[in-house]
Amino acid sequence: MPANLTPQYLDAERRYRQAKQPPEKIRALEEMLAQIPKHKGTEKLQADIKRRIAKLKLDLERRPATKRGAGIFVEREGIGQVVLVGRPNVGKSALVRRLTNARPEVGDYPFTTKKPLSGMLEFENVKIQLVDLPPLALGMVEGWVLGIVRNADLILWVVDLGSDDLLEQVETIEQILGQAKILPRGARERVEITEPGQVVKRVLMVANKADLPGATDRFRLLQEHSGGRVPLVMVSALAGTGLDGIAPMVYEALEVLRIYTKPPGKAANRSQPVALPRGSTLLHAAEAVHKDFSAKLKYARVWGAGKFDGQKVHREYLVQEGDVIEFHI
Ligand SMILES: Nc1nc2c(ncn2[C@@H]2O[C@H](COP(=O)(O)OP(=O)(O)OP(=O)(O)O)[C@@H](O)[C@H]2O)c(=O)[nH]1
Ligand SMILES: [Mg+2]
Repeated sequence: MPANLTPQYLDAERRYRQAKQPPEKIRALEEMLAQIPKHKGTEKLQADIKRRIAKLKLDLERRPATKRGAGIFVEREGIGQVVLVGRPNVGKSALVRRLTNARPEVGDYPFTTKKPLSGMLEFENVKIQLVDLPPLALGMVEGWVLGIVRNADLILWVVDLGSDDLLEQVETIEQILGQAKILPRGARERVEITEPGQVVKRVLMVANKADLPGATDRFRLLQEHSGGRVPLVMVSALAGTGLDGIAPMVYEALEVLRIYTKPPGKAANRSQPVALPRGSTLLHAAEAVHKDFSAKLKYARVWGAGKFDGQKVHREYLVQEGDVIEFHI
């Protein structure tokens, strides 16, 4: 990495890394190009940025129009956006009713849900957004539904343990996601992108209707099919069993960590964590706490597992779950 990259450049680079959608990424890369000091030492980096912009623009052009979504999207809230995906009537809306404050309609017929509706799932001191969606069925999915799935942080894939065609259900959803270039990824798996426009999404599988006859046997079948790749949980939205297991698994699958800030000489506020992607640095943390912080940051002190109390850390320090950070600007 060449020296003397400006804070404006680093700021744009950080936005590039956090950007989820190609247009956002392109904007951030263009900003990086504008801000990069133009000299011999950065020539390679400049060329690399230009190459990335060209590739993203090409990918955008090649994306079929239906996948851009027809303007319906769900504003983000909480530390992560989690979408419920599954074929009709598996109990997605019933689960959202059970787990959040939202009250989507539950019906004993397919295609009850027509619009997205979100509610907040509480886990320890954080809130996670759950989005109820219309079902996925071959040839019957509107583009915006898959648009919302593409943009989410995590897929909660709901299957029905009461029905005999369980594995067929799984295959159909895989097929629909595949057509939308959404590649599901389990916990420790690495999934490689092989075509432009593909996105990789973490998934958790929620096997619902555990109260119905034959559910336990079908759950075992599902476990064998998944071979331990995708985390699974068996629940009943109707009977209320197994539901407590969902929030910790969702939190884990979001792959975030929590830090707490403290003013000098005072205690940290443990009820207000800042959630960051794992692998974030002190600079990312500063930026997340306050827009101006990262540019003005002089140093920080950290109380946490990886450091002795109050140790001074540098900008590239990798923040750890539970760190208490005192920023000095
Ligand atoms: N036995 C049993 N029935 C359930 C359970 N969860 C939901 N149901 C029933 O399954 C039916 C469908 O539930 P919904 O929550 O509307 O399913 P959905 O997946 O949102 O359906 P769509 O909106 O059509 O995609 C309703 O009759 C629910 O009462 C469960 O755990 N056990
Ligand atoms: Mg529904």
